[in-house]
Amino acid sequence: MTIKPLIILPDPVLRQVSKPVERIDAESLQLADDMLATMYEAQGIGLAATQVDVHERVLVMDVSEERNQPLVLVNPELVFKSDDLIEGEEGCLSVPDFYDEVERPKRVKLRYLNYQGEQVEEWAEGMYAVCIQHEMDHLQGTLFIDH
Ligand code: GNR
Ligand code: NI
Repeated sequence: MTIKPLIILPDPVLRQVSKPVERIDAESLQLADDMLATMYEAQGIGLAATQVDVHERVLVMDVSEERNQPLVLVNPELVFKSDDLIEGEEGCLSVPDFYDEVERPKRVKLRYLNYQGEQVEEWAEGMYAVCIQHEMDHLQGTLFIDH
C-alpha cells in the first residue's frame, strides 16, 4: 500500500470529471488499497480518486467511530434522494482549514460495485449519506464550497 499525495485547491485537477471503471482488476484494487491508506493517514472519513489525481469512479470511506470499516465503492450512482434536506458542517482534505455548512438530501439510495465486484444497492443516512454525496461530487469535479 502506498500513501499518495493529496491534490489541494486551487489545483484544476480537482475539476476533472471521472470516467466509469470498465472492469475491476488488480490495478483497481491496488488503487482502492492506496486510497484507503491515504484516507486513514490523513484522518479523513472518505476519499475520491480525483483527490489522488486518478480520474476514475472510485471512492473509499470509513464513517465508523473505530475506523475499522473500510468501504470501497466503484461506479457509485445515486438512485434516489429524499426531498427532506439536512444541514451539516463539512470539510475536505483538498480544501484545508475551511469548514462550512452544506445542505443536502437527508437520505439517499445508492448503487455501486464493492471491492469484490458485487453490485450493492443500499440506503444511506446520517454521516454516511453526507459523505457519499460529498465524495460523488468530487467525481464530477464539484467541491463542497460550490454548494
Ligand atoms: O474527512 C472528511 N470529513 C468530512 C466531514 C464532513 C463532510 C464531509 C467530509 S469528507 C472529508 C474527506 C474528504 O475530503 N473527502 O473527499
Ligand atoms: Ni472532499
